[in-house]
Amino acid sequence: MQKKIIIVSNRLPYRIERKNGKFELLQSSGGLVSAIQSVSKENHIIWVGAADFKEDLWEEFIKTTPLPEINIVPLFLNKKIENLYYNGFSNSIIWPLFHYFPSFTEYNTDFYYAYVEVNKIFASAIKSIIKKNDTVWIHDYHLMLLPGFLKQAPNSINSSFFLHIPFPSHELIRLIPEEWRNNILKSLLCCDVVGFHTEQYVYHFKKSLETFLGLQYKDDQISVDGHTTKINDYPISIDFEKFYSAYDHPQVARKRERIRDKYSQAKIIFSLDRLDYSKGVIKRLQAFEQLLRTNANLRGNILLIINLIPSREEINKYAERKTIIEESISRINGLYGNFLWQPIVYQYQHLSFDELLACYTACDVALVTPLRDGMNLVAKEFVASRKDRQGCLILSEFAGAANELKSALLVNPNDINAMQSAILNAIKMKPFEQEKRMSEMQEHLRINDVNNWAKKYLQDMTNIKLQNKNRLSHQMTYEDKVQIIEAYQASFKRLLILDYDGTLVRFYDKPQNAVPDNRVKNLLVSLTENPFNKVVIVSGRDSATLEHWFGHLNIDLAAEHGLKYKEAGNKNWFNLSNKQPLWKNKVRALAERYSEEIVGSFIEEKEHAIAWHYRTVEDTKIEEYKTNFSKELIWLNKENEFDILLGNKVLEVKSNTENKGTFTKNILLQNQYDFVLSIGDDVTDEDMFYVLQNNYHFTIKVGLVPTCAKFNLINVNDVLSFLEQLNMLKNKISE
Ligand code: GDG
Repeated sequence: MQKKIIIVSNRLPYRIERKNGKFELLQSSGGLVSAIQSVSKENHIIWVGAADFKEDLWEEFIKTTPLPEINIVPLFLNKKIENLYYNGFSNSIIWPLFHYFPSFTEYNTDFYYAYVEVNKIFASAIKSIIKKNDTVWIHDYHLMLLPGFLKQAPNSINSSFFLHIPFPSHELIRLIPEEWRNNILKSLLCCDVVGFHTEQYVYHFKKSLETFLGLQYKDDQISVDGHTTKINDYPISIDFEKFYSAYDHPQVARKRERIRDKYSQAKIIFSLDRLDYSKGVIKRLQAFEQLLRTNANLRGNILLIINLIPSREEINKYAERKTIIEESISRINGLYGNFLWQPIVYQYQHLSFDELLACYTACDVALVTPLRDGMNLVAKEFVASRKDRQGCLILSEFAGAANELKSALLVNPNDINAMQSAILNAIKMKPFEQEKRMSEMQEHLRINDVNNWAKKYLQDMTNIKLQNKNRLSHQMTYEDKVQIIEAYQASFKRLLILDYDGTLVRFYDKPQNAVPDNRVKNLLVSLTENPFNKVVIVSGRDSATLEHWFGHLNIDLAAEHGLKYKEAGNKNWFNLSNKQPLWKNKVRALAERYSEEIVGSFIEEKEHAIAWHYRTVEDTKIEEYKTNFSKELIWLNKENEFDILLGNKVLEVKSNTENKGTFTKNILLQNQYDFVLSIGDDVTDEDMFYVLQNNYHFTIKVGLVPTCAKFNLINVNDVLSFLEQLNMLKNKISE
């Protein structure tokens, strides 16, 4: 069955035109459109976005015209709100800040409210069309609050998000007012997958999560309240074959020859950008001017074609830029040009695909030097279109594409001398060297094309969606109990791994009061009397306490989340971690500060861990204190020496060499068990559940919360009753 994917972007990539009384829906070209087209054969696509056409035109259109292959849902936004959301929050705060232009931002509260409102409008539009099992894929910085609104009840929806622009250093994210910033970050964590173009953007995003939300990630995943988000880089690409084969299109070839004939004496440098301050056009002009000034021999023999595309003209910064660029071009042409030759050919217009390809393939050099750019598809398109393997790409090291197109001449676009040298190198480069570099880059792009990009992203979305779905709570039913009971009765070698606090005993204000009562003791004794059973208590507690309470029983004990272990009947405890925790002094000092300042909180120190308990703290700001403490710990943990566990009213720091998962793996290696039951209530128990995935493994989470355990029981009493029920059973063989 075809999967339904709802693509969401600020604008729909369609416009309606009326020709000879008939309507036509015309699709704009662009990276995202090609990507979506590439997956539209196997998936049913619906595209949601703001319309570029009027509502009455749309009404008329749908009455008279068959719907296009890709279904579209246009949103008609109120012009005033749309202006505050688009020109305001999106393009006067997020765009400049994310492209490292903090001084161009304008932190206006009305912008933020409009952004919230429009993101909510998108959310309700999606909620009104979505069906079970549909996938929602949101695109770009205009819609960063949307995942959070989709996740809200009723009809909570998981989505995924891709950012097309850079994600900057957390020091820039810090500049956004705290409430806005945190709402954006928290919203993105409602996604199954958050994707960026490069590893650096991923790094910056994770750093922001650490710094502002006090959250720690494991590799490329982060789990919050039982929901996992994958954070990864997916460098967007182009339809390689489309650009490569266009070289031979007769119209392209004709136009290419025309350009070459016209400027036959000159080396042609081509550049194409949307008119935007992030594109570095002024610096580029300065470098070109310096080249002409210092190399008189090039005058008359070199030409820069600059094509700019109109953009965001309503925003002052853009209009100003246009004036500066045009004045600069006139000045350079006036200074160095003559009747026969102008050094710069300037166009302020949209080129047809054939014209664009003619420029890409006629030029000697493509000059792509943005000051910052998420990816930059122009660079990739230029390379792909050079079927002749000639031409040279000069590329800014601050474009995402620089991570992949390593055979380009990479430059710092702020360094005018370096850009001048790169242009000189490029125009002098020998054909065989051009061919070598082009071939290397084409090889990369041929494999890493836009189809692969979309496929990889969608694959990850499906996997994480499944992982999250499996994590929902599943309260144990009568049938589930029967299934476990039958498996128990049919088995001969059983392993029962039980957490202690919150699983076998309820929580107490003071941890030392959670002494096992007679019911628990009798149950454990009785379970171990059955020769088919091996019982292990695996707890975050220290070894002395476990020894004191259970040392005399015939059960194995694992303390400090599996860092220390003692087998039943054995006197000695084994340290499973050889490492002496060097981090303890600095963590202790910090924990002491918090326990002194926050009345009711206290420290518990173990051999490999320090726990800060706050279960009796009444201060309403406790969540804020916990986040601050966690942030400070992350800061201390630069060398990745320890794990920070946000447990049940406890924040625990422990050595990261072992956890309950690694402990469980080890104990499974010791014997061939045919029945394993594991029960726990805490986040630390999830590691154990994760390891136990076979059909004879039964994992139970205490509490109705999302988990990767197979079942949930409501409370300690349910656990004890269930274990008592198992214990009463006779083994089938002994009957
Ligand atoms: C974002 C990010 C990221 C441009 N002028 C003409 C024309 N174009 C086409 C190019 C290319 C696209 O527009 C521009 O590519 P960018 O990479 O600059 O993309 P944007 O859509 O502006 O921006 C950017 C991208 O998203 C993808 O994630 O790379 O970093 O800012 O495809 O060919 N096409 C035609 N005539 C033109 O005059 N036919």
